[in-house]
Amino acid sequence: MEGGEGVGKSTNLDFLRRYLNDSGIEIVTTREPGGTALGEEIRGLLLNVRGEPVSADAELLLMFAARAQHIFEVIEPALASGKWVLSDRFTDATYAYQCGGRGIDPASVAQLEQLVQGDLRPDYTLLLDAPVEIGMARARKRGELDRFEQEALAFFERVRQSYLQQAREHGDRYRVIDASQPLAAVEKAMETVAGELLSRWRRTTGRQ
Ligand code: Z5A
Repeated sequence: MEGGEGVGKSTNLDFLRRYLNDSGIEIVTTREPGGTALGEEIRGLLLNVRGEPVSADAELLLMFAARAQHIFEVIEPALASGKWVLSDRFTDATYAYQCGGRGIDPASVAQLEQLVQGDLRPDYTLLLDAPVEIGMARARKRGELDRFEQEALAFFERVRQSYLQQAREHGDRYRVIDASQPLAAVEKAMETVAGELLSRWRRTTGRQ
């Protein structure tokens, strides 16, 4: 599940988890950065407001350090036991934030992606898309802003455009949902997508 700040990823991830569970799918939900004890510590390092500027390369490497542990401890064991993994953000967030937002060369990210993930890629990516102002207004109702949330509007606009570009480039695995709609309409769209996911899985595995 991908998208900019405050578009409703956590809210809809929970909806999707319940929908798939009710359809008999064993599912592990998780998030990045985080998902493990070590990853959550790294998340704190990344999100807490600091009294020093953080180098874009340090930020990038911390994202991948958390991801390496996440894959090792959560994702690979879950997939090996036949479960589905539904993650609130994964590597496309790195392309959006560290490349789109910070200006890092995507070729450097691709090298780290290969090193850390090998051939592991998401089968399916749901992009919740909304104008930046809408997501920011929703997220800011929560109060204190983390290190990312303190970025300017232009940063989040670049992030959004990077996500939309990725959705065009990887149209086979991306579904874009208009997250500016009322929650009930977004949930309806999620149901359609979940139905599509299930039919595809049943077709390829022959399971019911
Ligand atoms: N980051 C990165 O830079 N590189 C990477 O590789 C990775 C991450 C993996 C932490 O992520 C930061 O890490 C993130 C990018 C960076 N920084 N930013 N920005 P995060 O996922 O924890 O942070 P977030 O995007 O800020 O998450 P969030 O603010 O919790 O947003 P959300 O999960 O998308 O939204 P939500 O909590 O489900 O909903 C927000 C509020 O809106 C809530 O009150 C809902 O009830 C409400 N809501 C949701 N949907 C609707 C609709 N449709 N209508 C009205 N209200 C709604």
